[in-house]
Amino acid sequence: MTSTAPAPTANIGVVGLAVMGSNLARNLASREGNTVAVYNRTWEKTETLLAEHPEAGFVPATDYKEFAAALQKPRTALIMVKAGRGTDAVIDELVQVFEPGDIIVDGGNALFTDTIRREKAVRETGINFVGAGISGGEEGALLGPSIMPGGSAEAWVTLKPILESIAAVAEGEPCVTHVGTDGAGHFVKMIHNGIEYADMQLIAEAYDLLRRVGGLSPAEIADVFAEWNTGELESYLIEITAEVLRQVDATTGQPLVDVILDQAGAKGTGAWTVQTALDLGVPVSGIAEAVFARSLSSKPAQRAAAQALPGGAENWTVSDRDAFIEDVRRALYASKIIAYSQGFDAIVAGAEEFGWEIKKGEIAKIWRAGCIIRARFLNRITEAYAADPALVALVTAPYFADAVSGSLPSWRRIVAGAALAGIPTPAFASSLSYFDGLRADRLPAALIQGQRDFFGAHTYKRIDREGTFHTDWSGDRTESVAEDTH
Ligand code: NBP
Repeated sequence: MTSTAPAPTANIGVVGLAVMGSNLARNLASREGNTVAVYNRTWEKTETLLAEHPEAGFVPATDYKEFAAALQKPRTALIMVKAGRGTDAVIDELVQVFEPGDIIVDGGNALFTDTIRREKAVRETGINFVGAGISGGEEGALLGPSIMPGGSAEAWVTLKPILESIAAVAEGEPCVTHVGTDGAGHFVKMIHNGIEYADMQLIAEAYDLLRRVGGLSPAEIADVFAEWNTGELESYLIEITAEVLRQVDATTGQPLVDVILDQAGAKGTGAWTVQTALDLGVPVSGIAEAVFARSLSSKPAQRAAAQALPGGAENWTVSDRDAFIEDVRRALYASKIIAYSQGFDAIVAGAEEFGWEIKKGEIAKIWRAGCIIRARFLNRITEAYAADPALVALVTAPYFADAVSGSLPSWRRIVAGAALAGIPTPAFASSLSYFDGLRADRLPAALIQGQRDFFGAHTYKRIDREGTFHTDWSGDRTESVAEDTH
C-alpha cells in the first residue's frame, strides 16, 4: 500500500469490515455499476477482504482522508461497526473529511433515539445522516437483506438505486423503502427484532408442548415444522427450526438441541422494543414475555433454587396426537398474529410520537424477504392496511380476525392444558389474555380507577356523565372535580 490517496472512483464506501460490513461490501460490489471503497480501523481486516475477494475490485483506504478521496461526490458511506461509541467515533471522523451534501448511512443496530440525536448533529454540518436498519444476518448482508432506511427525503433520492440494488427481492419488489425521517428506520428495525423475539419464543413453546405433552422426538417435531412450513405458518423461522431440530450432535450422537445449554442470550433490541413500548404506553405483551422468558432462562441460580418447589401439576394425556399437533399449530398462529399486531401498534404509536409518516403496508412488504421474520402472511398485513389505512388494530382486520377466531378453541385448550400440566407458555398465554382483554366489553380497570381515587384522589370518569369525579370514600359522596385537579 502506498499512502497516496486513490482517485475518486468509488460511488459508495463501507466503513467497518467485520462480518456484516464485508458481506455488504461484497454485495454492493457484485451489482453492476458499483465501485466500493472500503475502510476498517484495523488494517488486517481490509487486507483479508482484499485477498479473499479480488473479484470485487474494492478500492481500499488506510485512513479516513484516503477513504473520502476515493469517493465520487456526493460521497456516500455506509457505516457497519459495533453500535454505540464505535458509531459515534466513525461519524466524528467522517464529518471531518466529508462535505455538505455527502451522505453518511449507519447500517448498524443503533438505538433509534441515538439516530435522532446523530441525525440532528450531522445535519448541522450540511451532511446527510441516514440511520438504516438492516436485517438478515450475514447471509442476508451478502445475498440481499431487508433494509429500513430513515433520514431525509433528499438523501433517499441518492440512496434509493444503491440500496434497491442490494436488497432482497420479494415477488419482484426490492425489500427496501424510505421508512420515514431521522430515526424511523432504526425504530422499525427495533420493532422487527421485537417481533422476532416473540416469534422465536412462540415457536419454542410449541416445540416444548409437542415434546413434553405430545411425546414427539426432535426429529419428529422437525417433520411437523417442515409440514407447517408449507401452510399459513410458512416463514424463515419455522424453516430453520426444523433444521435445528434435525441436527445431531457429532460428539454424543444426541439431538443437538438436547446438548445445548438452555439459557437464551440477547443483544438488547428486544429489551429496547419493550422499554420503548412502555414509554409509548403500547401493550406489546407477547414481545415482553419473550424477552422475560430469555431472562428467566439465564438465571441458573434462581432456577436451581426453585427446582425442588412442587408444581401441583396434572398429567396431560393426549389421546389424539394429530388433533393435539393441530391445536398447537393454531395456538402458534393466533399468538403470532397477536405479536405482529402488537408490533404494528408500536409502530403506529412511535410514528405519532416522533412525527413520522410510516406506511404500515410498505413495512410489511419489505419484511417479506431478506429479514429474519420473513413470512408468508406478511402480504395479508399489507392487504389489511391497504383496505383500511386507519386500521386501529391489525388483529381486527377481517383476515386476521377470522384466523384468530378459527383458532380460539385450540388456543384456549393449549393455554389451559399447559397451565394445568405445569408447562410454561408465557407468550401463548399472554397473547390470549391480551386478545381477551382487547375484546372484553368491560374491564376491571374500573376497579383500579376506584382504588386510585381511594388512596390518591386520582379521580375517575363515569360511564353515564361527562366530567371528572372524586369520591369522598369515608362519606360515600361523589363530587365532580375540575379537570386540572389530577
Ligand atoms: P461488530 O458489531 O462485531 O463490530 C466490529 C466492527 O466494528 C469492526 O469493523 C471494528 O473494527 C469496528 N469498530 C469498533 Br468494535 N469500534 C470502532 C471504532 N471506535 N472505530 C471504528 N471502527 C470500530 O460487527 P458486525 O457483527 O459485522 O456488525 C456490524 C453492525 O451491524 C453492528 O452494529 C451490528 O449490530 C449490526 N448488525 C449485525 C447483524 C448480525 O447478524 N451480525 C445483523 C444486523 C445488523 P476493528 O476491526 O478495528 O475492531
